[in-house]
Amino acid sequence: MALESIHEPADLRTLSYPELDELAGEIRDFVVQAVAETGGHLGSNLGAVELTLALHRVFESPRDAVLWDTGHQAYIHKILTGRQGRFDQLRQANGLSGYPSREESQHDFIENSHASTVLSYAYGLAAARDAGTSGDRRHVVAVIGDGSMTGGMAYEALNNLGHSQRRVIVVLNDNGRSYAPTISNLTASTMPMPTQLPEADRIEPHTLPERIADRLSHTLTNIRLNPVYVRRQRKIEHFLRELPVVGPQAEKGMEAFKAAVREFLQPPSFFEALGVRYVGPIDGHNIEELEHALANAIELSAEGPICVHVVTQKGRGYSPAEDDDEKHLHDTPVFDAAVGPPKALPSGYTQAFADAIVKEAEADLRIVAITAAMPGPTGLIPFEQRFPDRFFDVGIAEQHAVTGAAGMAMGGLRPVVALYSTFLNRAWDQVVYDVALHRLPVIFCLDRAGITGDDGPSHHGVYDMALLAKVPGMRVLAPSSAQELGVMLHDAISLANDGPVTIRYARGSAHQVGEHEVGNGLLARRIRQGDGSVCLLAIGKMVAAAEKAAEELASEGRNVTVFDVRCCAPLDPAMILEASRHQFVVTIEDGIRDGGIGMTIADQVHAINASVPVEVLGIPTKFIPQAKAERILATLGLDATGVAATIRARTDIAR
Ligand SMILES: Cc1ncc(C[n+]2csc(CCOP(=O)(O)OP(=O)(O)O)c2C)c(N)n1
Repeated sequence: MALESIHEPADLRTLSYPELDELAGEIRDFVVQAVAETGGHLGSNLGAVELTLALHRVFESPRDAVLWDTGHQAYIHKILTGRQGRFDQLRQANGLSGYPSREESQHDFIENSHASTVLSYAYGLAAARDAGTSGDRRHVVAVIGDGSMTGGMAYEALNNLGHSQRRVIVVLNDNGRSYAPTISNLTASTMPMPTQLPEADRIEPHTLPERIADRLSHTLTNIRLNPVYVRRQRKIEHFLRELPVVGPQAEKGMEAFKAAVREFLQPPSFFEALGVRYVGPIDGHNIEELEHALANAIELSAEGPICVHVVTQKGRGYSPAEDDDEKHLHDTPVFDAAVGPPKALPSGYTQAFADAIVKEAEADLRIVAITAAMPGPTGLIPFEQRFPDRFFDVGIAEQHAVTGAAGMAMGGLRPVVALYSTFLNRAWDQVVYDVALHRLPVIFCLDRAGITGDDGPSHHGVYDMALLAKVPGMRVLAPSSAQELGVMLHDAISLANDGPVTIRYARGSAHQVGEHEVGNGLLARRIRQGDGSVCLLAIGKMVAAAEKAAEELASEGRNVTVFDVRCCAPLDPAMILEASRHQFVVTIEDGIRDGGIGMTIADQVHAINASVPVEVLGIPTKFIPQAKAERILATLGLDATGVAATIRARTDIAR
């Protein structure tokens, strides 16, 4: 086993190319086994094996900074930098992080796991190196996927890198995919052929070299079929023909002109126009070729930033991943390595959303759906299949998704923007000023709201409620069951006549309830009438914990009133009034406690009756490490046991 003898990157440098190929195979087996045990990111890592080996042989980490965009593809980097023995604890509480982690290793720099940031970090690290404040750092290397290249920050940084001529090596790891195929003309390696082509021409090339050779011609085909290009070309041809005397001559120059336009729209010209040199495409599974290209890039980077375009195959070497059309096993829960995971199907609230949006869209032709490169995880695939013309994947571009939705709403459509709660943070400014200020009918459906678990601090969706509830005119709804989500989406379509609406819901299973156990519109729903001592106001997923706590307390003779808050902004005044008539009020939410909904409830209750104590339960203001979501919530006292204990402690004092 060669893998066992690799403890640090230097151990790689003595290996021959055949030995490296063998090692690559061992690494793939190791990663499949590890992810099968714990769940995690698989396809992206299987595709980056040779690239990571080459990077760690050519560069000397951590003296050279090797940076990973998003960081979900850094498992091989972790294995090669001394963390192989900890993979049985991948993504577990107190175990190995699923992303680079500064606490874990001096080889790790960025741990935010939100996409498209790496070029900005690289720019900054290069500036610090050039200022002489980074010891003996030589090179700054930024690895970015073609998916992450679709995010606005990546373009901002590229522009700045090119203009400043900072010495940075960008490695574009192009596997043609985000989760789904990447929405970009900069990638064409696995892009489906344009539907306009005859059937026979639509066959995907099979081998990697074939795909590399094909990528540029695919891009050209797309450009030629692009209606804007075609229209412009016709206009120019017409204009040239009409020119007196020089017309025919000019027309002859047309071929050269067309070639120039094509060249302009290809990846090399794109990067070079910004001032970033380009080499590629390189076969990302050929270590020798990769090393050669990286070594050249080091030399060329003396003159300024350079992009090495590497084409890889997502899921390479594990057939269940290679064959997974939806996402090449981008990520997966625990599975049996011998057979691969079952097909990923939405569940819980995601499934409820998937069903509800199709149902609403059947009835209302204005409804369109927008995703920022996550059609599967947000439950939009059934919608995409049913209404392909009303489905928009805009790339990993949350800001653009939100302002794009604003434009669609302005034009008479009723857009539903489906994002993870944590990624909406990116588009805060757009939500406030592009959508809300214009009172536009945009509906935000935020999945993975609250504590999400295994992905750690950057993936918990804890800010959405507190922030969105402060946006003038925004209605914020939180369903406590699958059925309630359906009701809320239905109501949101008409509520949006007065401006934006947000529906936010948790990851994982959803409560299933009968058709009468739901509320409506902007009203709260009383679940349990107590004896006037304690009023418990719960939001979203926390309603289940509140109900269970109330049952426990009832068995001890404490009869608590329970409300499902449902609408976090505006709060239902009837609920506030009733709460203020109790001796003690408790609120519970899985969003940030400081400045959250509970504090607003306390404020409003006190405006009616200043003497009622209000206990606000929520997420503390700190970065919460990875662990199972239920365990985190229990530790924070945000489960039935915790809520019951709080109420007992407070009411015992009062007794
Ligand atoms: C701002 C943001 N939006 C969405 C995501 C979710 N996400 C994680 S990885 C990924 C796809 C990344 O594609 P690419 O960069 O090409 O890497 P690959 O997995 O294909 O190697 C997405 C959409 C994210 N991490 N950050």
